[in-house]
Amino acid sequence: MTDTHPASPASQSGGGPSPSLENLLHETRAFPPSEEFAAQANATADLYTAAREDRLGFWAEQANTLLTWKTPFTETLDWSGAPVARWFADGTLNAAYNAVDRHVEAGHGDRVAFHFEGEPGDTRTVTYADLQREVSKAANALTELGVRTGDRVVVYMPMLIESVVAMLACARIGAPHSVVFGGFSADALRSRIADAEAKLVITADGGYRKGAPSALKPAVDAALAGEGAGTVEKVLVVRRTEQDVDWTDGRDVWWHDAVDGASDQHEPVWVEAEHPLFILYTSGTTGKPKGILHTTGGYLTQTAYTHKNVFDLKPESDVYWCSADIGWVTGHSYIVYGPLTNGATQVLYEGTPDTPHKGRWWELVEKYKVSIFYTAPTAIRACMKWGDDIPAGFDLSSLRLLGSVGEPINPEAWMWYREHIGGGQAPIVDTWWQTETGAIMISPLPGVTATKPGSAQVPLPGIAADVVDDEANVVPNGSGGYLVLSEPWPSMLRGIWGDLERYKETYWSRYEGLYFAGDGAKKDDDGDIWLLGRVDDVMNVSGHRLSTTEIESALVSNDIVAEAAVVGAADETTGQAVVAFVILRGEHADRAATDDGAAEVQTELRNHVAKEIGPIAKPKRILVVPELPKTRSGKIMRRLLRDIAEDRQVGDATTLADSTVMDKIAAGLKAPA
Ligand code: 6R9
Repeated sequence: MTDTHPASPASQSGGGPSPSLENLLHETRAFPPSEEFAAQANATADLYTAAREDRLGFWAEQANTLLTWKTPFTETLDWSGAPVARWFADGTLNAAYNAVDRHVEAGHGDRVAFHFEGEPGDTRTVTYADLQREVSKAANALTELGVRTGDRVVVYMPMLIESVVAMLACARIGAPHSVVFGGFSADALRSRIADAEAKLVITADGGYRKGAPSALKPAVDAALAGEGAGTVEKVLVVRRTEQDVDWTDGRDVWWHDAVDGASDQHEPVWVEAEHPLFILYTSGTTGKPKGILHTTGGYLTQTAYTHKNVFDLKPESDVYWCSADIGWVTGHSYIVYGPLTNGATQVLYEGTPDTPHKGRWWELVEKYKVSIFYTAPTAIRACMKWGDDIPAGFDLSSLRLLGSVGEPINPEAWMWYREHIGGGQAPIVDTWWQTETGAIMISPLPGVTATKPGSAQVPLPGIAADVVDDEANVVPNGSGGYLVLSEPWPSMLRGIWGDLERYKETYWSRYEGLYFAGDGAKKDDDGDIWLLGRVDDVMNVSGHRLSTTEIESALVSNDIVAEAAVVGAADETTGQAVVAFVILRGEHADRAATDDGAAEVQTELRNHVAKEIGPIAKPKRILVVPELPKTRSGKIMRRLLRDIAEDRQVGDATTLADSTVMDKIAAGLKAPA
């Protein structure tokens, strides 16, 4: 989630083994909360009791105390249309009003909402009163550009204040946003625009990355020239890098022209609790990304509730920093909606952790006295590799709580985070959740739970999660199985945009009445949950979900490739790394016969994947092979390829249609890059 690109130092490590199940189960350390922390913590053990006694009453109370409603709701949950839930459905509210205006009305207009730090070192301080004016102006500008309640707006931006303003302006007028990560390619952008039939795209000329301006507008131009993007009427462009941009008159509008002069008075559009707030695309097991749909009231309730209790936020005194990009769900829930709804003061940083030096993050923690920091295991492992002396060079004593998200955190990284960033004191919350769940589901409660390195541990109060076997039986402590969610929760997805069947099929068909998360998990002797990674064809690279199928189809769309199989191989830094096995087309088959030729093929195909999907999807290794291992029914046995990719003895190959294939592959393999 730290937006680590494969080209960054974070991913240039060798592929060492990640923690195995055995490893994890030998982990027995536990760190009870200090008395001082527990005494001041927002969360207490009573939350569990209250939620257990009256789950729906508990959520109704959260919704009523954490949010401001225009009209109160009378029914908490309507599950009669399962698996599509309706929470607080007859209440009305506005997400931007909850995130911004009401704090100004309560007398906190002077409170800093964001300390923005650009990668080149430029800074900007934005108070809640500033944010209210900016969001109101942008909402008026969007309306002026023809955007109406219900229209979809695509946001394709770097990490800027305007990105947050754009999302909130959409929320203010009830136009669902679809944020597309700025690292995605023109084609990925095009397919998302087409799927959502977006009316407007908000973008920037570019942003700063790794010390240089990186253009965004050309990808928008290319996307809009492609098929299916004809619904877009206007493109609103923020000037950030002052790079030259191509301009389409009548379509393209500068943000400063449209927004700066607009009125800063705007009446929010009060929407029903189930009004769509946003769509966010995520990789599934097929090539087509899923547009995960979230609505307003339940989503805001759970993001605010989790942000308050899991991060122990004290809005008057804390400085909170989540290093995610707004293009991922973590940026939506824990930069925009959760923290702002709670009136938090945040750091928003545009760039990469190692620009201009590898201590940049810690420098920012020192500068802004960050007290709560939320990042991903892949970033922690990269920092570990850069050396202990780097964080040691900064004053990190302001940090009082640390969070982790995106993938399982191995105990070594957890311990390093605790010692070298948290000063051996700060509780660590390892938070399990998904784009689909909208907000944190499984996590220790700081001040309550004794934390264990590597375990997300317990479902939050109000959440029902468990581990089941193939037949849906709850497994006993000490056993493993699949993670499921057994009761609807407020911030759950309301479906896949335009494809209700796929929603049912993907999450609700594996087990009757249970949400299937797609993660393997294990319960230890105390009943605490340890997440073990995906059980489907979804890889997790640096906390980003990538689909094997999507990368395979990108590879075979290149003329020289006949067939491709992609696996996620354990990687010391990025958790998993993309390894591709390709069969070249006849006339190109010889090209990989020499070392130089193989290197050239690799470069060509890696760049091709970057162009088709985005740099984050670039395979780390591409192995040219004569054949792929397939079952009799034609399914590629990725398990065997993973054995090769992880340099292991190849496992049981008896179900292969041709049992000699693995020998042929091994014999013909070119040395890995
Ligand atoms: C928030 C986010 C979701 C997948 C999820 C799981 C993995 C996330 C985790 C974790 C172990 C954690 N995951 N947090 N695994 N421990 N604390 O990352 O959403 O991008 O949709 O990914 O990430 O595999 O299923 P998303």
